[in-house]
Amino acid sequence: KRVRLISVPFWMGGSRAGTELGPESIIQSGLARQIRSMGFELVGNSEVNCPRHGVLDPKQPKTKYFPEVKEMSGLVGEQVYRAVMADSFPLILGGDHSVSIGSLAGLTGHYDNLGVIWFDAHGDLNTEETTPSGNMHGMPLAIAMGLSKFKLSDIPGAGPLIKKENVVIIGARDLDPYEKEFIRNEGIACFSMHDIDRLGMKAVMEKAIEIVSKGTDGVHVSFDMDCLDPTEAAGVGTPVPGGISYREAHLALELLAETGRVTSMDIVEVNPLLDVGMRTSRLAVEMATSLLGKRII
Ligand code: DIR
Ligand code: MN
Ligand code: MN
Ligand code: MN
Repeated sequence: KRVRLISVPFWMGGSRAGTELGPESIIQSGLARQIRSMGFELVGNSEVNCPRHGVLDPKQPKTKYFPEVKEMSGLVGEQVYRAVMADSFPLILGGDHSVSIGSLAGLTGHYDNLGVIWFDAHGDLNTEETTPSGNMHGMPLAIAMGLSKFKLSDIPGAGPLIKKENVVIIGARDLDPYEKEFIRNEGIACFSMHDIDRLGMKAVMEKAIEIVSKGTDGVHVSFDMDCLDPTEAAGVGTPVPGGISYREAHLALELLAETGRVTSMDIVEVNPLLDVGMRTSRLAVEMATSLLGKRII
């Protein structure tokens, strides 16, 4: 099995500096060594040459750094597409969560009916109309499903939109009013912290796996580090109390690994400037290796 690391040093989707340092920090925490020691062939680390600086257009307060986000997404999409075509598992290191627009653009270029598991404290379902912040890292799922004006299909090389019945959100606890409406009206599967408390992570994952496996030809895991409890993962831009615990996160990713159906992963929103030492980066390494099948025994 082959893994390709795709580093995306991008911060403009969150309008806050620091996430561009995420990939380097995760790699410094031993990601490559650990992946190799698990028996994978690591076929290089492509760093995406994404925009590093931008100028805010005061006339576009609802889509901050839109030209930069769009350019980055196209570049990430190309790299991800190339990785899947070469039969490698793309592991995309963000960057803020807008990098997933690029991941999904590249993946849908190959997969016709992709399942998506979205670990996040947030819904990432805002549109140009509903966003309270104008930050595009709050919009990637809406863009992927075509709920917004700017759609996945506007990115060169992207394939079909992600179908809402193929999406599962896990760990939500801070949804904006219109996001709640989308989840209800569009029937998007969302296992909130309430559901995790109530059913337990094992049952939640069994349901989630069933949903993303039905009729799909690939399963992408998009892991926003802010899904985790801020006492474990402090180095994120928008921490929300009451998140997924260390053990729950490992269990969730181990159960996904056991299915053998996961084709790709993003790890996003690590902000080393806000971290306590390198704890959040080290935890990101653990999340990746758990999903790739690392076991205790
Ligand atoms: C909020 C924050 N819902 C927004 N979103 C974040 O700005 O749209 N997503 N942080 O991960
Ligand atoms: Mn997110
Ligand atoms: Mn195909
Ligand atoms: Mn989030």
